[in-house]
Amino acid sequence: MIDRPFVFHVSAADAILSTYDRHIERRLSDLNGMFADGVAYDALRAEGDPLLYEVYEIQRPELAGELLHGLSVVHPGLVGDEYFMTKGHFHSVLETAEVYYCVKGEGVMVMETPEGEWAVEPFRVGGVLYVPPRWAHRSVNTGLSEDLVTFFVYPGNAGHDYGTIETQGFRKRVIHRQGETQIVDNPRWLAPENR
Ligand code: S6P
Ligand code: ZN
Repeated sequence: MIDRPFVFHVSAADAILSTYDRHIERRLSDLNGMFADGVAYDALRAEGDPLLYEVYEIQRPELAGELLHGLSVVHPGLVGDEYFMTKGHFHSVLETAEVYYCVKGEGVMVMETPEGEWAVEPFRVGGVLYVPPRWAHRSVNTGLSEDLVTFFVYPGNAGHDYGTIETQGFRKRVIHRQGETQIVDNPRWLAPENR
């Protein structure tokens, strides 16, 4: 662990950090049950287990005064008509925010609060997205031929709560239909008062 100021570089061309401590890979099987089209999921699984996204993290102590940061790379592709995406999560400490800077590609961030308020905001190269405290977030790559690469920063004590999203998903899904990107309702989603 470096306890002096340090510098590193983000290469947009290679979608890689000049230095990192941890490399996480998430494959299709890690998102079992998260895509709407089960038949398309099974067909893709029968062919193999494609890599959906990767995270490169720089290790820091998980303390409130620290900032965890790294690079997220969501690969292009579809499961049925649904774009490749991250699992998505709330922060365990709900009152913690996150900033994303889009380095490469195009996509959207799907977000929602525990009360069911939702938002979908674009990722474009050079764009900065602020995810306020309390908003769950999922990155979606809507560019069908290019990686979506974002640099993220969030408080060291935030933690990750995947449970709600694993159970019923986000309120909105992002799909590729008739040559365009559409935001549609997720039929499995239940309003908070009905859970
Ligand atoms: C962490 C931050 C990102 C995600 C990454 C993968 O708070 O939001 O580093 O971890 O984009 O997404 P997920 O939902 O699998 O953690
Ligand atoms: Zn997060």
